[in-house]
Amino acid sequence: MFEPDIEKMSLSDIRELQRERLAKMVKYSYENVPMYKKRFDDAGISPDSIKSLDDVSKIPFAVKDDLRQHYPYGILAVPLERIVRLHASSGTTGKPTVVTYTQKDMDTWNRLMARSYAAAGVTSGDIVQNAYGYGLFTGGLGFHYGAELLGAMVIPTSTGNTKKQLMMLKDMQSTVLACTPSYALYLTEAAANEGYDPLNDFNLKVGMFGAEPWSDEVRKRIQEGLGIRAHDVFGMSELYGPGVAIECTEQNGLHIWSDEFLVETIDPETGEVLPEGERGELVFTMLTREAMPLLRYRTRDLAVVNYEECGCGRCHPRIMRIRGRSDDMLIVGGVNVFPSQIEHVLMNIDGVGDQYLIVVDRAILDVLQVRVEVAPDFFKSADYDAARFAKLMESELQAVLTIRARVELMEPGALPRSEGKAQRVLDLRKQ
Ligand code: DLL
Repeated sequence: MFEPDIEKMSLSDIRELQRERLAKMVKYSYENVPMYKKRFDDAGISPDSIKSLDDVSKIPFAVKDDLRQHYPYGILAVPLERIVRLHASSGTTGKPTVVTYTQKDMDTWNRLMARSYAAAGVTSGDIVQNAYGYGLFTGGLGFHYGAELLGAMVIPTSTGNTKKQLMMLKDMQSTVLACTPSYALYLTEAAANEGYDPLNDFNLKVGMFGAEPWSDEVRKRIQEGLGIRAHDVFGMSELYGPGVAIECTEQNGLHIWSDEFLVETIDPETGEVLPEGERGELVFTMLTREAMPLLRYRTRDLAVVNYEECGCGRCHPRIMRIRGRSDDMLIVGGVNVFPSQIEHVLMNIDGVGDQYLIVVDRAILDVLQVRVEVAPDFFKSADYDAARFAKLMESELQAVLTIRARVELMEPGALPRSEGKAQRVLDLRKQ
């Protein structure tokens, strides 16, 4: 453990620390950020109204749009001179969401990242090949400084240049790979195409994968392909970046670093707080953020939080895998479809390749089409019968989705590969 005193805290001690920090943070935000003062005043509450952890539900939600409306510098609680770093998330439309950090925020974020590496079994003796994008995206620099703080060696390859990534994996004998799970899948495939045998040529032990949803089936493919233990890492720019939650070596849920984050699960429709163990939208309150405090920030990410002690000895509650975002949900002919459901079905069928693309279009009615690559070995084999294979997939998809999806089989290599977050959905109705 990187910070055993904090990591081993009992749930009741964590809650007591959260309660103290929450009260301070609410007061700090009220006094330093006009937006919070106005919201509290409008809601008829004062910082003194927030005494227990349950009182947090009295605070109005904050949403991404609040940050956009406070573009460019966000909801600053400190003078600009005290900001030492700025990141921005890649908004698909309009202005990006900008996030800022004081030196203390940077120190906290780096500690959370160092803790996350250590929880995944990474040590100061490891060599981390960091293929997350360096730049405005928080992935690159977040994984970089966390590894250095742990004392590991970092190779800052950043995204892309796949041939060089493979060469470095072999020549430098990197032991840890940090990148999106979709890029890890692509590296596995590219290694085979370039004549590498990852199990013999590489020395990888641990993967630190996040920034996008991925299924257990994809985990299995990466673990087997690269011979590693693949850990899920969750984070978002508004909450420092990566390192909010990490899967420990038990690989059974992602520990939310709860000395820094208070999590709630809400019904995304009504905003009501759900009882423990129910699936809903995650809402985070940052407990010590200095530059840009976020109280009850709605993430749109859907998950279940588990409050039981973990086999690793940590009591920091666990996200039982992010299954998708409420705004990822497609409504096709009136039926709700989550891309993660489609991935789950496809990746469980033998002979399906690693890449797929969901296309939704509207003729007179909505049409759901899934373009799926066939696995290279199966594609070449005598058993491959395209019509039969597509039918099998269509019937398995229909059983889960309850609506018809048309499957279009693609040759291996036909779909675009991603270096960062994968684009798995093309909704032509929006164009
Ligand atoms: O993706 C930060 C990050 C970098 C996390 C590297 C992990 C590794 P954003 O670009 O702001 O920040 O995107 C945040 O990505 O709200 C989720 O929808 C999604 N996401 C992040 N991690 C996971 C994960 C970074 N492990 C948004 N599983 C979040 C599923 C994830 N979705």
